[in-house]
Amino acid sequence: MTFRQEYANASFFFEGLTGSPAHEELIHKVQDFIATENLYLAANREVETKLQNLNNEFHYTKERNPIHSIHTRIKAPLSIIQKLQKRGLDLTVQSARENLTDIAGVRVICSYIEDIYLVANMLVSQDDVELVRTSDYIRDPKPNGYRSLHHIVKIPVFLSNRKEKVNVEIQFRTIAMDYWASLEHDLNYKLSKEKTVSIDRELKEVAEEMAQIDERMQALYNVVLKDMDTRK
Ligand code: 0O2
Repeated sequence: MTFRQEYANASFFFEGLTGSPAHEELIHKVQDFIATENLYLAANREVETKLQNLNNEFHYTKERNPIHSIHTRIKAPLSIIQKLQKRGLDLTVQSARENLTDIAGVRVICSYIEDIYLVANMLVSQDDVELVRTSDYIRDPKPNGYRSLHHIVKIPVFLSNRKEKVNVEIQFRTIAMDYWASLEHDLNYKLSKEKTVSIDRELKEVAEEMAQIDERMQALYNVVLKDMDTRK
């Protein structure tokens, strides 16, 4: 199912349309949604381009790539609805725009921990990037072992007649952190609620082992970087 089809099935899309559908109102809601989707797609593209430019600069000037891969996503309509419901907020496109900071999301996978902070700091130093909030789950992992650096930034999107500042959630992780988070999400999704408790401790231990591996890989990489420096 495409995002648009999924959205069309979502209840808040039709919220307020009782009885026989008022077509004009429906058309406005569709237009509102499409404009919103476009805005967040544009914001993701802008962040992705900035990150690619930084990575390319490193490739050409320092012969290395701090970024392993970049993934973008627009939050699924049902997740948007669930988040609004959980917070007791209006189920409308406008409410989602005003209250949710993670409709646009960019995941940046780095090979090494230090590159996470290097890339994240270079990005938020750019004068059109406004840092709204940071959650550093690498320095302070979540109780279940989840690690990542989250930045919420505001980025200007230039439209035909105006500029809009759009929130984007950027998650910076190492390959190891991403491996853990993907599998943890998958395991918890597949397992019934009562049974997740039984694997929680094991998952946390795995997260800690992965964190140690990240540190060891960083130490090895530092040796390589030093060697590259001496050869210059
Ligand atoms: P999805 O589908 O990835 O978007 P905030 O967004 O800051 O207002 P929230 O949602 O508590 O509030 O933020 P938090 O805890 O920083 O987490 C945001 C996102 O981080 C989540 O998005 C996940 O992508 C990821 N995340 C956080 N904790 C975990 C975890 O324990 N395991 C895994 N695998 N991922 C995690 P969503 O909204 O859950 O979903």
